[in-house]
Amino acid sequence: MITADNLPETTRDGKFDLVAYLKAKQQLCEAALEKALPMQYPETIYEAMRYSLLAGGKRLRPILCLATTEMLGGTTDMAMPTACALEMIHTMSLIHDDLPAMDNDDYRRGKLTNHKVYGEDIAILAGDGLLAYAFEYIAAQTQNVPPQQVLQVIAKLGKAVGAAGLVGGQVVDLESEGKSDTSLKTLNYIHRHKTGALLEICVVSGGVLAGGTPEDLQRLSAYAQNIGLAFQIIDDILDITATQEKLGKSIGKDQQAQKVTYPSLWGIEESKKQAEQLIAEACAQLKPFGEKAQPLLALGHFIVSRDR
Ligand code: GRG
Repeated sequence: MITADNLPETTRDGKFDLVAYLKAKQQLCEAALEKALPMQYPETIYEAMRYSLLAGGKRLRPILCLATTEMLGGTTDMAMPTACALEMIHTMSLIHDDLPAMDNDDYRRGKLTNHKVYGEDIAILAGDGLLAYAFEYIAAQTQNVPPQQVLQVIAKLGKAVGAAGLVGGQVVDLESEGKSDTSLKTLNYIHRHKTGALLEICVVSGGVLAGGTPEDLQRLSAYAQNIGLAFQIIDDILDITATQEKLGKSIGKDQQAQKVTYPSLWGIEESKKQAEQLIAEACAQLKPFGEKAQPLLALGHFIVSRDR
């Protein structure tokens, strides 16, 4: 079993090996998530929460948090409770997003969606349970980090998921459905909030836990905002070009819901160019961190080259 102390070599021929890095970090996250949420009474709700939380996924959000803490000299152990909490919140947002009242999806991460298995009532509660537990988990489980920094992570995370972040982005997204005149400004608002805000707090929380300076945090925010938007542009492209098997969820949903997307505004090629440009800008922010930034640089490039 891979643990924080026996991570496999992530450099080969002096070059950073992202595939090995992702595999190692994914395994660490899977084990930590499994441990974070054991089965207990009332089993129905814990089973539903575990069903979606342990259904795989790229685990990009916790990995961004761990990579950032480590870049600034912190340890995996310091960041793991927050990393797990970020994945809990991401998962709850997917459960609620898939509900009939929102995107009404049947598949997620290659499995039936939570409400398809447990019903809408339990799916809503599974999302609520994960959201509340995420905050409890950071507060109760974080060790070897000054309390003031833990408090800062909790406050920033609350802002990122609420009406000033994910919730706000989702509301504007719902209001824009079927409106073919949605502007680029509105589209950017939706995605900076619905997708970008969580990716930003993943990186920034990693920085806060490691005791980053205000300048570090500013650079990390800028990096994360750029990768966040690039991530969404690629997500829009994959909704057109990928297969359901590869993505593990229904495709062509944006067109079905008559949503304006980046490829619908710019076309696929230009959208790819814009995403690459955003990643270049993101990576430029990491220059002062030198060699230590390799994982975050590689994760940026992974975001634009991914096929799922
Ligand atoms: C957060 C309180 C609270 C409520 C949720 C439903 C909602 C409000 C917001 C929607 C957020 C959402 C689903 C944004 C889309 C983000 C996105 C592109 C998800 C896909 O992420 P991947 O590709 O998925 O990283 P995996 O499965 O790999 O983790």
